[in-house]
Amino acid sequence: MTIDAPEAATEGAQSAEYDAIIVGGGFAGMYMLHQMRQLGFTSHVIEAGSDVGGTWYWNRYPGARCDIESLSYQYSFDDSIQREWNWSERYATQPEILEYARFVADKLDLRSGMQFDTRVTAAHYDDATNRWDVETDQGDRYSGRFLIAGTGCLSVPRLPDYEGLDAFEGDWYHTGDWPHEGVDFTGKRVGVVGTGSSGIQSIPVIAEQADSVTVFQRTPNFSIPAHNAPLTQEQRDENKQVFQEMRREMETAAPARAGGAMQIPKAFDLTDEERQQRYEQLWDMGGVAFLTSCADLLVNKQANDTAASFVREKIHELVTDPKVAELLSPHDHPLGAKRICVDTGYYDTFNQENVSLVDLHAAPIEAITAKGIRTADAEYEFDAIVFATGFDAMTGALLAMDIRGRDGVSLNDVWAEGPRTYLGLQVVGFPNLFTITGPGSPSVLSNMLISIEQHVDWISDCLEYMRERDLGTIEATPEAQDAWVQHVNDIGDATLFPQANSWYVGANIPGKPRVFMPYVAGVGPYRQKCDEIAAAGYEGFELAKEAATV
Ligand code: N01
Repeated sequence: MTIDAPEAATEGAQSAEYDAIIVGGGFAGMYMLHQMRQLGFTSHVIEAGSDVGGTWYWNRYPGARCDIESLSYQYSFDDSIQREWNWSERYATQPEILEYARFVADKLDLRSGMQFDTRVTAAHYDDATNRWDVETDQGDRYSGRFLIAGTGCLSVPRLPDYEGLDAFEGDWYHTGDWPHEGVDFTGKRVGVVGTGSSGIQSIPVIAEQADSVTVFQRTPNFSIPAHNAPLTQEQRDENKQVFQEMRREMETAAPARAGGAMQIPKAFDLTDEERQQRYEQLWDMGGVAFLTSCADLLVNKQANDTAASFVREKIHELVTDPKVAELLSPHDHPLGAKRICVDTGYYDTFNQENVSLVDLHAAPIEAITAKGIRTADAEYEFDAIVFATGFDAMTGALLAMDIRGRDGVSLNDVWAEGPRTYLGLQVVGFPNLFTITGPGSPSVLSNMLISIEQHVDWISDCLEYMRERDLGTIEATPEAQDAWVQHVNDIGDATLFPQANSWYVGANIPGKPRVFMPYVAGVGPYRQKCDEIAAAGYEGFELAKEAATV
Protein backbone atom coordinates (compact mmCIF):
# COMPACT_ATOMS: atom_id res chain seq x y z
CA MET A 1 0.00 0.00 0.00
CA THR A 2 1.31 3.46 -0.81
CA ILE A 3 0.43 7.03 -0.05
CA ASP A 4 -2.68 8.33 -1.75
CA ALA A 5 -2.03 10.18 -4.98
CA PRO A 6 -3.08 13.87 -4.82
CA GLU A 7 -6.15 13.37 -6.96
CA ALA A 8 -7.36 10.56 -4.70
CA ALA A 9 -6.93 12.62 -1.53
CA THR A 10 -10.08 14.19 -0.18
CA GLU A 11 -9.27 16.66 2.53
CA GLY A 12 -11.97 16.93 5.11
CA ALA A 13 -13.58 13.61 4.23
CA GLN A 14 -15.34 11.88 7.10
CA SER A 15 -13.08 8.89 6.78
CA ALA A 16 -10.95 8.17 9.82
CA GLU A 17 -8.08 7.16 7.57
CA TYR A 18 -5.53 9.72 6.58
CA ASP A 19 -2.14 9.83 4.96
CA ALA A 20 -0.87 11.46 8.15
CA ILE A 21 -2.00 12.09 11.67
CA ILE A 22 -0.30 15.21 13.01
CA VAL A 23 -0.12 15.58 16.78
CA GLY A 24 -0.11 19.18 18.01
CA GLY A 25 -1.52 22.42 16.64
CA GLY A 26 1.35 24.74 17.54
CA PHE A 27 3.65 26.33 14.97
CA ALA A 28 4.96 22.89 13.91
CA GLY A 29 1.56 21.24 13.43
CA MET A 30 0.14 24.32 11.71
CA TYR A 31 2.83 24.45 9.05
CA MET A 32 2.87 20.66 8.65
CA LEU A 33 -0.86 20.66 7.93
CA HIS A 34 -0.44 23.44 5.39
CA GLN A 35 2.34 21.57 3.59
CA MET A 36 0.36 18.34 3.52
CA ARG A 37 -2.48 20.17 1.87
CA GLN A 38 -0.19 21.84 -0.62
CA LEU A 39 1.13 18.43 -1.63
CA GLY A 40 -2.27 16.80 -1.76
CA PHE A 41 -1.89 14.45 1.18
CA THR A 42 -4.79 13.98 3.56
CA SER A 43 -4.04 14.76 7.18
CA HIS A 44 -5.67 15.46 10.49
CA VAL A 45 -4.26 17.54 13.34
CA ILE A 46 -5.13 16.60 16.92
CA GLU A 47 -4.57 19.33 19.51
CA ALA A 48 -5.16 19.35 23.27
CA GLY A 49 -5.89 23.09 23.47
CA SER A 50 -9.05 24.79 22.26
CA ASP A 51 -7.20 26.68 19.54
CA VAL A 52 -3.90 26.88 17.67
CA GLY A 53 -0.70 28.20 19.28
CA GLY A 54 0.79 25.29 21.21
CA THR A 55 3.11 26.53 23.92
CA TRP A 56 1.81 30.07 23.37
CA TYR A 57 -1.72 28.86 23.98
CA TRP A 58 -0.85 27.56 27.47
CA ASN A 59 1.92 29.84 28.77
CA ARG A 60 -0.21 32.84 29.72
CA TYR A 61 1.63 33.84 32.90
CA PRO A 62 2.13 37.56 33.60
CA GLY A 63 5.07 38.93 31.65
CA ALA A 64 5.29 35.99 29.21
CA ARG A 65 7.21 36.99 26.12
CA CYS A 66 9.40 35.32 23.57
CA ASP A 67 13.13 35.81 24.12
CA ILE A 68 13.74 35.75 20.37
CA GLU A 69 13.05 39.08 18.69
CA SER A 70 9.60 39.18 17.14
CA LEU A 71 10.88 40.24 13.71
CA SER A 72 12.75 36.91 13.53
CA TYR A 73 10.19 34.79 15.37
CA GLN A 74 7.78 34.30 12.49
CA TYR A 75 7.14 32.01 9.56
CA SER A 76 8.96 32.61 6.29
CA PHE A 77 7.34 29.97 4.06
CA ASP A 78 4.74 32.38 2.69
CA ASP A 79 6.04 35.92 2.32
CA SER A 80 2.56 37.43 2.43
CA ILE A 81 2.29 36.39 6.10
CA GLN A 82 5.17 38.56 7.26
CA ARG A 83 4.12 41.35 4.90
CA GLU A 84 0.61 41.46 6.33
CA TRP A 85 1.49 41.00 10.00
CA ASN A 86 2.82 43.88 12.13
CA TRP A 87 4.66 43.19 15.39
CA SER A 88 4.27 45.93 17.96
CA GLU A 89 7.36 45.38 20.12
CA ARG A 90 10.93 44.14 19.87
CA TYR A 91 9.97 41.14 22.03
CA ALA A 92 6.38 40.09 21.49
CA THR A 93 4.10 39.30 24.40
CA GLN A 94 2.38 35.93 24.64
CA PRO A 95 -1.03 37.43 23.68
CA GLU A 96 0.47 38.96 20.56
CA ILE A 97 2.20 35.71 19.52
CA LEU A 98 -1.04 33.82 20.06
CA GLU A 99 -2.83 36.45 17.96
CA TYR A 100 -0.21 35.88 15.24
CA ALA A 101 -0.84 32.12 15.31
CA ARG A 102 -4.58 32.81 14.99
CA PHE A 103 -3.97 35.20 12.12
CA VAL A 104 -2.03 32.50 10.24
CA ALA A 105 -4.69 29.90 11.03
CA ASP A 106 -7.40 32.21 9.65
CA LYS A 107 -5.43 33.15 6.58
CA LEU A 108 -4.66 29.54 5.63
CA ASP A 109 -7.94 28.08 6.90
CA LEU A 110 -6.02 25.71 9.16
CA ARG A 111 -8.68 25.08 11.79
CA SER A 112 -10.78 23.09 9.31
CA GLY A 113 -8.06 20.40 9.40
CA MET A 114 -7.75 20.38 13.18
CA GLN A 115 -9.53 18.73 16.05
CA PHE A 116 -9.22 20.71 19.30
CA ASP A 117 -9.71 19.82 22.98
CA THR A 118 -8.42 16.35 22.22
CA ARG A 119 -5.30 14.54 23.37
CA VAL A 120 -3.68 11.62 21.64
CA THR A 121 -3.44 8.88 24.25
CA ALA A 122 -1.97 6.07 22.14
CA ALA A 123 -0.41 5.51 18.73
CA HIS A 124 0.41 1.95 17.76
CA TYR A 125 2.08 0.81 14.58
CA ASP A 126 0.30 -2.12 13.01
CA ASP A 127 2.88 -4.43 11.42
CA ALA A 128 0.18 -6.08 9.32
CA THR A 129 -1.19 -2.95 7.69
CA ASN A 130 1.87 -0.74 8.07
CA ARG A 131 -0.33 2.00 9.46
CA TRP A 132 -0.46 3.94 12.71
CA ASP A 133 -3.58 3.39 14.79
CA VAL A 134 -4.19 6.46 16.90
CA GLU A 135 -6.51 6.80 19.88
CA THR A 136 -7.59 9.94 21.68
CA ASP A 137 -9.00 10.82 25.07
CA GLN A 138 -12.31 11.53 23.30
CA GLY A 139 -12.56 7.92 22.20
CA ASP A 140 -11.64 8.68 18.58
CA ARG A 141 -9.74 6.15 16.51
CA TYR A 142 -7.81 7.27 13.54
CA SER A 143 -5.49 5.54 11.16
CA GLY A 144 -2.56 7.21 9.45
CA ARG A 145 0.16 5.92 7.20
CA PHE A 146 2.40 8.50 8.82
CA LEU A 147 2.44 9.78 12.37
CA ILE A 148 3.99 13.23 12.68
CA ALA A 149 4.65 14.60 16.17
CA GLY A 150 4.62 18.39 16.45
CA THR A 151 4.30 18.10 20.19
CA GLY A 152 6.79 20.80 21.16
CA CYS A 153 9.91 20.71 23.30
CA LEU A 154 8.52 22.53 26.34
CA SER A 155 4.90 21.51 26.52
CA VAL A 156 4.57 19.27 29.58
CA PRO A 157 4.61 21.43 32.75
CA ARG A 158 6.52 19.95 35.64
CA LEU A 159 5.26 20.30 39.20
CA PRO A 160 7.63 19.01 41.87
CA ASP A 161 6.30 16.24 44.12
CA TYR A 162 5.75 18.41 47.20
CA GLU A 163 4.05 16.91 50.16
CA GLY A 164 0.91 18.80 51.20
CA LEU A 165 -0.03 20.71 48.05
CA ASP A 166 -3.60 19.42 48.31
CA ALA A 167 -3.90 20.96 51.76
CA PHE A 168 -2.90 24.49 50.66
CA GLU A 169 -5.85 26.80 51.39
CA GLY A 170 -4.82 29.51 48.93
CA ASP A 171 -4.67 29.36 45.13
CA TRP A 172 -1.76 27.90 43.22
CA TYR A 173 -0.73 28.11 39.60
CA HIS A 174 1.88 26.71 37.21
CA THR A 175 3.30 29.23 34.75
CA GLY A 176 3.02 26.69 31.93
CA ASP A 177 -0.70 26.10 32.47
CA TRP A 178 -2.01 29.52 33.43
CA PRO A 179 -5.75 30.31 33.84
CA HIS A 180 -7.15 31.86 30.68
CA GLU A 181 -9.08 34.49 32.61
CA GLY A 182 -5.84 35.76 34.19
CA VAL A 183 -5.07 36.18 37.89
CA ASP A 184 -5.41 39.33 39.97
CA PHE A 185 -2.72 39.37 42.67
CA THR A 186 -3.76 42.75 44.10
CA GLY A 187 -3.42 42.77 47.88
CA LYS A 188 -2.09 39.19 47.93
CA ARG A 189 0.94 37.63 49.54
CA VAL A 190 2.50 35.58 46.76
CA GLY A 191 5.21 32.91 46.84
CA VAL A 192 7.02 32.14 43.57
CA VAL A 193 9.04 28.93 43.27
CA GLY A 194 11.58 28.81 40.44
CA THR A 195 13.91 31.29 38.80
CA GLY A 196 14.21 30.09 35.20
CA SER A 197 12.91 32.12 32.24
CA SER A 198 9.27 31.84 33.38
CA GLY A 199 10.04 32.95 36.96
CA ILE A 200 12.37 35.73 35.85
CA GLN A 201 9.75 37.12 33.44
CA SER A 202 6.80 36.84 35.79
CA ILE A 203 8.30 37.98 39.12
CA PRO A 204 8.65 41.71 38.19
CA VAL A 205 5.09 41.82 36.86
CA ILE A 206 3.58 40.00 39.84
CA ALA A 207 5.57 42.27 42.17
CA GLU A 208 3.95 45.36 40.62
CA GLN A 209 0.57 44.08 41.73
CA ALA A 210 0.97 41.91 44.80
CA ASP A 211 1.25 43.04 48.38
CA SER A 212 4.36 40.95 48.80
CA VAL A 213 6.35 38.51 46.68
CA THR A 214 8.65 35.91 48.17
CA VAL A 215 10.92 34.27 45.61
CA PHE A 216 12.15 30.74 46.36
CA GLN A 217 15.38 30.24 44.47
CA ARG A 218 17.21 26.94 44.22
CA THR A 219 19.72 27.94 41.56
CA PRO A 220 20.34 31.48 40.32
CA ASN A 221 20.36 32.00 36.56
CA PHE A 222 22.19 34.41 34.31
CA SER A 223 19.78 36.97 32.92
CA ILE A 224 20.43 39.65 30.31
CA PRO A 225 18.24 42.75 29.96
CA ALA A 226 15.80 42.61 27.05
CA HIS A 227 15.80 46.38 26.44
CA ASN A 228 12.38 45.82 25.01
CA ALA A 229 10.80 48.73 23.13
CA PRO A 230 7.96 49.42 20.71
CA LEU A 231 8.89 48.91 17.06
CA THR A 232 8.52 51.91 14.79
CA GLN A 233 6.70 51.72 11.48
CA GLU A 234 10.04 52.38 9.81
CA GLN A 235 11.68 49.38 11.54
CA ARG A 236 8.80 47.14 10.54
CA ASP A 237 8.81 48.31 6.92
CA GLU A 238 12.54 47.90 6.65
CA ASN A 239 12.35 44.39 8.06
CA LYS A 240 9.68 43.39 5.57
CA GLN A 241 12.03 44.25 2.73
CA VAL A 242 14.99 42.27 4.02
CA PHE A 243 13.22 39.54 5.98
CA GLN A 244 13.55 36.70 3.48
CA GLU A 245 17.19 37.44 2.78
CA MET A 246 17.97 37.63 6.49
CA ARG A 247 16.10 34.41 7.17
CA ARG A 248 18.10 32.56 4.50
CA GLU A 249 21.28 33.80 6.20
CA MET A 250 20.04 32.65 9.61
CA GLU A 251 19.08 29.25 8.25
CA THR A 252 22.57 28.56 7.02
CA ALA A 253 24.44 30.13 9.92
CA ALA A 254 27.13 28.32 11.86
CA PRO A 255 26.96 28.94 15.62
CA ALA A 256 28.92 31.85 17.01
CA ARG A 257 31.33 29.48 18.75
CA ALA A 258 32.47 28.20 15.36
CA GLY A 259 33.39 31.74 14.38
CA GLY A 260 30.23 32.14 12.31
CA ALA A 261 29.89 34.39 9.34
CA MET A 262 30.12 37.44 11.57
CA GLN A 263 33.84 37.06 12.38
CA ILE A 264 33.26 36.98 16.11
CA PRO A 265 36.51 37.19 18.09
CA LYS A 266 37.57 34.64 20.69
CA ALA A 267 37.70 35.96 24.24
CA PHE A 268 41.48 35.98 24.60
CA ASP A 269 42.10 37.41 21.14
CA LEU A 270 40.92 40.63 22.79
CA THR A 271 42.70 42.65 25.45
CA ASP A 272 40.97 42.84 28.83
CA GLU A 273 39.75 46.30 27.94
CA GLU A 274 38.46 45.32 24.50
CA ARG A 275 36.68 42.30 25.95
CA GLN A 276 35.03 44.39 28.64
CA GLN A 277 33.95 46.88 26.01
CA ARG A 278 32.47 44.10 23.90
CA TYR A 279 30.49 42.71 26.83
CA GLU A 280 29.20 46.21 27.60
CA GLN A 281 28.09 46.62 23.99
CA LEU A 282 26.25 43.32 23.94
CA TRP A 283 24.71 43.98 27.38
CA ASP A 284 23.46 47.34 26.11
CA MET A 285 22.10 45.69 22.99
CA GLY A 286 20.29 43.17 25.21
CA GLY A 287 18.91 39.67 24.74
CA VAL A 288 20.32 36.22 24.02
CA ALA A 289 22.80 37.75 21.55
CA PHE A 290 25.01 38.32 24.60
CA LEU A 291 26.16 34.73 24.07
CA THR A 292 27.68 35.78 20.76
CA SER A 293 29.95 38.34 22.37
CA CYS A 294 32.89 35.94 21.99
CA ALA A 295 33.10 32.92 19.71
CA ASP A 296 34.45 30.53 22.33
CA LEU A 297 32.14 31.26 25.28
CA LEU A 298 30.51 27.85 25.16
CA VAL A 299 33.62 25.78 24.53
CA ASN A 300 36.30 27.40 26.69
CA LYS A 301 35.66 27.60 30.44
CA GLN A 302 38.23 30.39 30.97
CA ALA A 303 36.60 32.45 28.24
CA ASN A 304 33.20 31.75 29.76
CA ASP A 305 34.43 32.82 33.21
CA THR A 306 35.21 36.30 31.88
CA ALA A 307 31.63 36.76 30.62
CA ALA A 308 30.13 35.17 33.74
CA SER A 309 32.12 37.57 35.96
CA PHE A 310 30.92 40.49 33.87
CA VAL A 311 27.26 39.52 34.42
CA ARG A 312 27.82 38.91 38.14
CA GLU A 313 29.29 42.40 38.44
CA LYS A 314 26.21 43.80 36.68
CA ILE A 315 23.98 41.99 39.18
CA HIS A 316 25.94 43.58 42.03
CA GLU A 317 25.53 47.01 40.40
CA LEU A 318 21.78 46.52 39.96
CA VAL A 319 20.86 45.02 43.33
CA THR A 320 21.44 47.34 46.26
CA ASP A 321 21.69 44.73 49.03
CA PRO A 322 25.05 42.99 48.45
CA LYS A 323 23.88 39.80 50.18
CA VAL A 324 20.86 39.54 47.91
CA ALA A 325 23.03 40.39 44.90
CA GLU A 326 25.42 37.57 45.78
CA LEU A 327 22.56 35.11 46.23
CA LEU A 328 21.29 36.07 42.77
CA SER A 329 24.75 35.55 41.21
CA PRO A 330 25.25 32.16 39.56
CA HIS A 331 28.50 30.34 40.32
CA ASP A 332 27.48 26.73 39.71
CA HIS A 333 27.29 26.61 35.91
CA PRO A 334 28.94 28.26 32.91
CA LEU A 335 27.02 31.18 31.43
CA GLY A 336 24.74 29.88 28.66
CA ALA A 337 25.13 26.21 29.62
CA LYS A 338 21.64 26.58 31.06
CA ARG A 339 19.24 28.49 28.84
CA ILE A 340 20.16 32.13 29.39
CA CYS A 341 17.25 34.31 30.54
CA VAL A 342 16.15 37.64 29.11
CA ASP A 343 14.39 39.99 31.50
CA THR A 344 12.75 43.32 32.00
CA GLY A 345 13.65 44.72 35.40
CA TYR A 346 14.25 41.35 37.10
CA TYR A 347 17.24 42.34 39.23
CA ASP A 348 15.78 45.78 40.07
CA THR A 349 12.70 44.05 41.44
CA PHE A 350 14.76 42.84 44.40
CA ASN A 351 15.25 46.46 45.46
CA GLN A 352 11.51 46.77 46.08
CA GLU A 353 10.42 46.59 49.69
CA ASN A 354 7.67 44.09 48.95
CA VAL A 355 10.07 41.53 47.38
CA SER A 356 12.26 39.06 49.27
CA LEU A 357 14.47 36.16 48.29
CA VAL A 358 14.70 32.75 49.97
CA ASP A 359 17.77 30.62 49.28
CA LEU A 360 16.65 27.01 48.92
CA HIS A 361 20.24 25.78 48.89
CA ALA A 362 20.54 26.88 52.50
CA ALA A 363 17.10 25.56 53.48
CA PRO A 364 15.18 23.43 50.94
CA ILE A 365 11.40 23.29 50.69
CA GLU A 366 10.14 20.50 52.93
CA ALA A 367 6.40 20.74 52.32
CA ILE A 368 3.50 22.86 51.21
CA THR A 369 1.27 23.53 54.20
CA ALA A 370 -2.30 24.75 54.58
CA LYS A 371 -0.96 28.31 54.96
CA GLY A 372 2.01 28.34 52.60
CA ILE A 373 5.51 26.89 52.20
CA ARG A 374 7.68 25.29 54.87
CA THR A 375 11.42 25.18 54.31
CA ALA A 376 14.01 23.52 56.51
CA ASP A 377 14.24 26.64 58.67
CA ALA A 378 11.00 28.65 58.38
CA GLU A 379 7.35 28.68 57.41
CA TYR A 380 5.98 31.31 54.99
CA GLU A 381 2.30 32.20 54.67
CA PHE A 382 0.76 32.96 51.27
CA ASP A 383 -2.54 33.69 49.61
CA ALA A 384 -1.19 32.32 46.33
CA ILE A 385 1.76 30.23 45.14
CA VAL A 386 3.16 30.35 41.61
CA PHE A 387 5.21 27.38 40.49
CA ALA A 388 7.60 28.44 37.75
CA THR A 389 9.23 25.03 37.93
CA GLY A 390 9.61 24.25 34.25
CA PHE A 391 8.84 21.36 31.93
CA ASP A 392 9.56 17.73 31.22
CA ALA A 393 11.49 19.01 28.24
CA MET A 394 12.02 17.55 24.80
CA THR A 395 10.86 13.99 25.48
CA GLY A 396 7.98 14.61 27.92
CA ALA A 397 5.19 15.09 25.38
CA LEU A 398 6.30 12.19 23.19
CA LEU A 399 6.54 9.79 26.12
CA ALA A 400 3.20 10.94 27.55
CA MET A 401 1.54 9.19 24.62
CA ASP A 402 1.67 5.41 24.49
CA ILE A 403 3.68 5.17 21.27
CA ARG A 404 4.44 1.62 20.12
CA GLY A 405 6.38 0.70 17.02
CA ARG A 406 7.13 -2.63 15.35
CA ASP A 407 6.20 -5.70 17.40
CA GLY A 408 4.41 -3.52 19.96
CA VAL A 409 7.67 -2.15 21.32
CA SER A 410 7.10 0.96 23.46
CA LEU A 411 8.97 4.23 22.89
CA ASN A 412 9.13 4.56 26.67
CA ASP A 413 11.13 1.31 26.84
CA VAL A 414 13.33 2.14 23.88
CA TRP A 415 14.18 5.52 25.43
CA ALA A 416 14.51 4.25 28.99
CA GLU A 417 18.19 5.30 29.01
CA GLY A 418 17.48 8.55 27.17
CA PRO A 419 16.29 9.49 23.68
CA ARG A 420 18.02 7.99 20.61
CA THR A 421 17.11 9.28 17.17
CA TYR A 422 18.47 9.63 13.69
CA LEU A 423 18.72 13.38 12.96
CA GLY A 424 16.11 14.04 15.66
CA LEU A 425 13.60 13.04 12.99
CA GLN A 426 13.14 9.29 13.28
CA VAL A 427 13.60 6.40 15.70
CA VAL A 428 14.65 2.86 14.78
CA GLY A 429 11.71 0.48 15.13
CA PHE A 430 9.11 3.20 14.54
CA PRO A 431 8.57 3.33 10.77
CA ASN A 432 6.85 6.38 9.31
CA LEU A 433 7.00 8.25 12.63
CA PHE A 434 8.55 11.72 12.34
CA THR A 435 9.36 13.98 15.28
CA ILE A 436 9.45 17.68 14.40
CA THR A 437 12.32 19.31 16.36
CA GLY A 438 12.94 16.00 18.14
CA PRO A 439 15.87 15.33 20.48
CA GLY A 440 19.09 15.07 18.50
CA SER A 441 18.23 18.11 16.35
CA PRO A 442 19.09 21.81 17.04
CA SER A 443 15.55 22.51 18.30
CA VAL A 444 15.75 24.44 21.58
CA LEU A 445 19.21 25.80 20.77
CA SER A 446 17.82 27.59 17.76
CA ASN A 447 15.04 29.95 16.76
CA MET A 448 12.24 27.35 16.87
CA LEU A 449 10.52 28.80 13.81
CA ILE A 450 13.64 28.17 11.72
CA SER A 451 13.97 24.59 12.95
CA ILE A 452 10.27 23.87 12.56
CA GLU A 453 10.21 25.10 8.96
CA GLN A 454 13.33 23.08 8.13
CA HIS A 455 11.91 19.85 9.57
CA VAL A 456 8.48 20.30 8.02
CA ASP A 457 10.07 20.99 4.61
CA TRP A 458 12.35 17.98 4.95
CA ILE A 459 9.49 15.66 5.93
CA SER A 460 7.31 17.02 3.11
CA ASP A 461 10.05 16.44 0.54
CA CYS A 462 10.55 12.94 1.91
CA LEU A 463 6.86 12.08 1.59
CA GLU A 464 6.80 13.37 -1.97
CA TYR A 465 9.92 11.36 -2.78
CA MET A 466 8.21 8.24 -1.46
CA ARG A 467 5.03 8.89 -3.39
CA GLU A 468 6.92 9.41 -6.63
CA ARG A 469 8.67 6.06 -6.17
CA ASP A 470 5.69 4.17 -4.84
CA LEU A 471 7.42 3.57 -1.50
CA GLY A 472 5.43 2.65 1.57
CA THR A 473 7.70 2.92 4.61
CA ILE A 474 10.74 4.81 5.80
CA GLU A 475 12.69 3.86 8.89
CA ALA A 476 16.08 4.86 10.25
CA THR A 477 18.68 2.08 10.23
CA PRO A 478 20.28 1.08 13.55
CA GLU A 479 23.75 1.89 12.19
CA ALA A 480 22.76 5.39 11.11
CA GLN A 481 21.01 6.08 14.40
CA ASP A 482 23.98 4.80 16.47
CA ALA A 483 26.38 6.95 14.48
CA TRP A 484 24.14 10.03 14.83
CA VAL A 485 23.71 9.59 18.58
CA GLN A 486 27.48 9.25 18.92
CA HIS A 487 28.02 12.37 16.81
CA VAL A 488 25.47 14.40 18.82
CA ASN A 489 27.19 13.31 22.04
CA ASP A 490 30.71 13.94 20.75
CA ILE A 491 30.05 17.50 19.72
CA GLY A 492 27.91 18.15 22.81
CA ASP A 493 30.77 16.88 24.99
CA ALA A 494 33.16 19.30 23.30
CA THR A 495 31.11 22.19 24.71
CA LEU A 496 30.33 23.40 28.23
CA PHE A 497 26.62 22.48 27.98
CA PRO A 498 26.88 19.11 29.76
CA GLN A 499 28.44 20.86 32.78
CA ALA A 500 25.13 22.38 33.90
CA ASN A 501 22.25 20.64 35.64
CA SER A 502 19.78 21.91 33.07
CA TRP A 503 16.64 20.67 31.40
CA TYR A 504 18.84 20.24 28.29
CA VAL A 505 20.18 17.14 30.09
CA GLY A 506 16.94 16.26 31.88
CA ALA A 507 18.43 17.19 35.27
CA ASN A 508 15.25 19.00 36.39
CA ILE A 509 13.26 15.76 36.50
CA PRO A 510 14.27 13.35 39.25
CA GLY A 511 15.11 9.96 37.71
CA LYS A 512 15.22 11.22 34.11
CA PRO A 513 18.32 9.79 32.35
CA ARG A 514 21.04 12.39 32.02
CA VAL A 515 21.54 12.82 28.29
CA PHE A 516 22.36 16.06 26.50
CA MET A 517 19.43 16.18 24.08
CA PRO A 518 19.85 19.01 21.54
CA TYR A 519 22.31 19.03 18.61
CA VAL A 520 24.78 21.88 19.11
CA ALA A 521 26.45 22.20 15.70
CA GLY A 522 24.05 24.96 14.63
CA VAL A 523 21.14 25.10 12.21
CA GLY A 524 23.35 25.74 9.16
CA PRO A 525 25.56 22.64 9.38
CA TYR A 526 22.58 20.57 10.51
CA ARG A 527 20.47 21.65 7.53
CA GLN A 528 23.34 20.86 5.19
CA LYS A 529 23.65 17.38 6.69
CA CYS A 530 19.89 16.73 6.34
CA ASP A 531 19.93 17.98 2.74
CA GLU A 532 22.91 15.81 1.83
CA ILE A 533 21.22 12.76 3.32
CA ALA A 534 18.06 13.44 1.32
CA ALA A 535 20.03 14.08 -1.88
CA ALA A 536 21.78 10.73 -1.42
CA GLY A 537 18.41 8.95 -1.53
CA TYR A 538 17.78 9.24 2.23
CA GLU A 539 21.02 7.70 3.32
CA GLY A 540 20.75 5.93 6.67
CA PHE A 541 17.04 5.27 6.18
CA GLU A 542 15.53 2.11 4.85
CA LEU A 543 12.79 2.82 2.34
CA ALA A 544 10.59 -0.10 1.43
CA LYS A 545 7.89 -0.77 -1.11
CA GLU A 546 6.29 -2.90 1.58
CA ALA A 547 3.11 -4.67 0.68
CA ALA A 548 0.62 -4.85 3.49
CA THR A 549 0.05 -8.43 4.54
CA VAL A 550 -3.64 -7.97 5.12
O1 N01 B 1 11.73 26.41 33.56
P1 N01 B 1 13.24 26.13 34.04
P2 N01 B 1 11.10 27.70 32.88
N1 N01 B 1 12.28 23.12 44.16
O2 N01 B 1 13.37 24.64 34.08
C1 N01 B 1 13.24 25.54 39.81
C2 N01 B 1 11.58 28.37 27.68
N2 N01 B 1 10.91 29.60 28.02
O3 N01 B 1 9.68 27.47 32.70
O4 N01 B 1 17.59 25.42 38.40
C3 N01 B 1 12.71 24.36 43.94
O5 N01 B 1 14.23 26.89 33.25
C4 N01 B 1 14.50 25.37 39.03
O6 N01 B 1 15.61 25.32 39.91
P3 N01 B 1 16.97 24.53 39.45
C5 N01 B 1 13.07 28.61 27.82
O7 N01 B 1 13.72 27.84 26.87
C6 N01 B 1 11.13 30.62 27.20
O8 N01 B 1 11.51 28.92 33.59
O9 N01 B 1 16.51 23.21 38.86
N3 N01 B 1 12.91 24.87 42.74
C7 N01 B 1 14.44 26.60 38.15
O10 N01 B 1 14.85 27.74 38.83
C8 N01 B 1 13.31 28.14 29.21
O11 N01 B 1 14.62 27.78 29.49
C9 N01 B 1 10.60 31.80 27.50
O12 N01 B 1 17.73 24.39 40.68
C10 N01 B 1 12.67 24.08 41.69
C11 N01 B 1 12.96 26.71 37.83
O13 N01 B 1 12.28 26.01 38.87
C12 N01 B 1 12.36 26.98 29.31
O14 N01 B 1 11.20 27.39 28.63
C13 N01 B 1 9.84 31.99 28.62
C14 N01 B 1 12.21 22.76 41.84
C15 N01 B 1 12.59 26.06 36.52
O15 N01 B 1 13.25 26.72 35.50
C16 N01 B 1 11.98 26.59 30.71
O16 N01 B 1 11.80 27.76 31.49
C17 N01 B 1 9.61 30.93 29.45
C18 N01 B 1 12.03 22.29 43.14
N4 N01 B 1 11.63 21.04 43.39
C19 N01 B 1 10.16 29.74 29.14
N5 N01 B 1 12.06 22.22 40.62
C20 N01 B 1 10.91 32.90 26.62
O17 N01 B 1 10.86 32.81 25.43
C21 N01 B 1 12.40 23.18 39.74
N6 N01 B 1 12.77 24.29 40.38
C22 N01 B 1 11.35 34.08 27.26
